[in-house]
Amino acid sequence: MEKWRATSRHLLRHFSKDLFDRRMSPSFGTFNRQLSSAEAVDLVLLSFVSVATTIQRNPLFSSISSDDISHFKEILGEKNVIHDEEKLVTANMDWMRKYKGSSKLMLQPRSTEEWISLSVVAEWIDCALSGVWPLKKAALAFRKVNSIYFQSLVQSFNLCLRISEMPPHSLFIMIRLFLQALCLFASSTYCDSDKLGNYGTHLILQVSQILKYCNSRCLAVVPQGGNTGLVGGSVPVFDEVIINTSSMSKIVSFDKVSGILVCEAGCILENLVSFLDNQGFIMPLDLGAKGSCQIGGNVSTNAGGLRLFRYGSLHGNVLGLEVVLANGTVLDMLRTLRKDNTGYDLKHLFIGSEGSLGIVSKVSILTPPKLSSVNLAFLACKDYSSCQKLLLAAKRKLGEILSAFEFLDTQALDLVLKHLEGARNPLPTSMHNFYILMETTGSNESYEKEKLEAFLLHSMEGGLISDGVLAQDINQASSFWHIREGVPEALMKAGAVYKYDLSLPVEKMYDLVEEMRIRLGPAANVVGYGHLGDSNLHLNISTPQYDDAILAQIEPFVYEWTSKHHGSISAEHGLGLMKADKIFYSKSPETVSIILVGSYLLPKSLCVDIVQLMASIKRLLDPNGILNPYKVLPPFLAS
Ligand code: FAD
Ligand code: 2HG
Ligand code: ZN
Repeated sequence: MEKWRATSRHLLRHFSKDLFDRRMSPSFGTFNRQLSSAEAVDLVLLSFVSVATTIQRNPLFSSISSDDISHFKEILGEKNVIHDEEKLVTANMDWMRKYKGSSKLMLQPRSTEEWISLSVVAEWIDCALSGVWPLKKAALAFRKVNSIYFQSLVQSFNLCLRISEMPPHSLFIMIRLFLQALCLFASSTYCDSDKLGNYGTHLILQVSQILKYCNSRCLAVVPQGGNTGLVGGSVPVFDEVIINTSSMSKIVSFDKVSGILVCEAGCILENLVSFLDNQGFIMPLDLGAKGSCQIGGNVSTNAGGLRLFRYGSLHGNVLGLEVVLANGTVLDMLRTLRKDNTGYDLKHLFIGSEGSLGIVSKVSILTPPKLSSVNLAFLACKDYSSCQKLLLAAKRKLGEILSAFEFLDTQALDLVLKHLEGARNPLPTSMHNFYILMETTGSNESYEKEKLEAFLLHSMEGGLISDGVLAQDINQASSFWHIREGVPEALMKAGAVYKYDLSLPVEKMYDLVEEMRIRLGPAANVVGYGHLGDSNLHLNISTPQYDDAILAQIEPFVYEWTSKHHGSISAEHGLGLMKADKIFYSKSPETVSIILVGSYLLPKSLCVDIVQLMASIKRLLDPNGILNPYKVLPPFLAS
């Protein structure tokens, strides 16, 4: 108590705006880099056997041929079609170095300010004229002369002169093409760019053409954003074509009055944060991988993170999506309305569908204004029960300003202090069993400071907090967040890690960690941390190497335990490859004949089988099953 008083008197100082800026700064991201291919080659040696060994490649899928590669080059241009093996090493492996595919091809659709490629123009006209003219062929012939893109109107005009040697029929087609290109140019220059999508028109057609072709050839694809996913969803299992969205990174529009941002799927989360910061807004989501993950990946995983507690899930914040379906058709749901009850809200199907139903190409998202007063406390609790009580009290007493409530156990802090460069214990005098990061955000500095101080002192007097410190400046606040956000990286550096991302009732959550410790004994370091405010436990089990015997001790026990306590086996990371066949632990149990619905027992035959319904939706939208195969749903159901 005395200690808290002394600490708080000494350290309690307001840092508001500065803290915010610092927290969002690019240098702060804990995972802010891509693996170089040299590193990646090394890492392969660390990885354990690919899961592909236990899954059969779907024999209906074709393999990539040189004709396919030529075709993709026609759509995307040479440099956006990557088939150099060395360059593919990184894209074939996930962030944890646990899942590794063997794709031979990565495609990178690109939003471009260059002129519209002729193959795209041809596609456009093909659609308009329903194939009356063999325009695509003509366009390709023309493109050879034109070297891929119209550079300018003048250049195009010169080219028209040079085609005078062509036979009259082709010449006629050329003239039509040229006129169409002029129309596109005129409309993209003079029309409402939001409606036309401007260069985005080009981009969406690229994605559309790629998928249309893959579908017709039965080539399986894996959509990939920042490749920071933690369930093996973002990398191929076999030789799927990787469609990487990194070059789709344009901000389309931002409305300062409503706070609605429209952008392409490949925008890196941290870049959006910086953009919005200049406008006085923030993103409604924040996660440790912000330096690499992309908004399309965030939407496709329905990422949670550190701000869900305050701003809710992406199901609430995403207002619209543009999605390309497996057959190349575009689903335009890119609305910017907060309210729209016209029929089924189909965008929700794609939020969290992990690339299995379509490729998200654009996102419209509601962003909250940046508030000026932010406080961050790093607190210690003697036991888990105190953490729970503190959460409840904080929600009651600080509800309107509470913006994050994260926890880590002493094992997690130990790992961070050991493996993370520059990490320092904010409470070094003694080790505690649990640590809480509690953030408040609001707009009334003096009021909030007073309120928080009073709350912390009261909680200390009541014994809920054993020790604590309030960040006194932005550097200190950054270092506190560095500890929490750095846990996944520290775990990775410690060796092999078995990750479980669970939704469980708060009061039960830590029992699982303790049971797991007893179960595994000294062979493993069992670590518990996560988003306590959202009832989301990250149970991580760290061992020197991957070991099947340890895995057999963990699974299915962890899933059965979660199911028994009516939890979810995927709170925020998704199912990916890791848990595709485990979906039954959270939805439609396979084996039971009686189901508990609320407080009633119903025969299973009376209930809709939710997993089967999901599989029907998958088959409806992707009949050939080319989109992210082997992921999300058990393969036998998906195709
Ligand atoms: P990827 O990893 O590339 O892909 C993820 C999935 O989405 C894959 O199935 C992929 O096929 C699909 N996909 C990607 N882009 C598209 C698209 N445009 N259209 C359709 N499908 C697509 N997650 C949380 O929820 N909360 C956290 O707090 C959190 N913290 C993390 C911290 C670290 C250090 C790391 C490494 C990861 C963390 N994650 C967290 C997991 C991960 O960052 C998120 O799942 C993130 O949303 C993935 O984005 P991405 O762009 O990297 O997607
Ligand atoms: C986090 O909250 C992430 O830090 C990663 O969701 C969790 O690595 C994990 O288990
Ligand atoms: Zn998390």
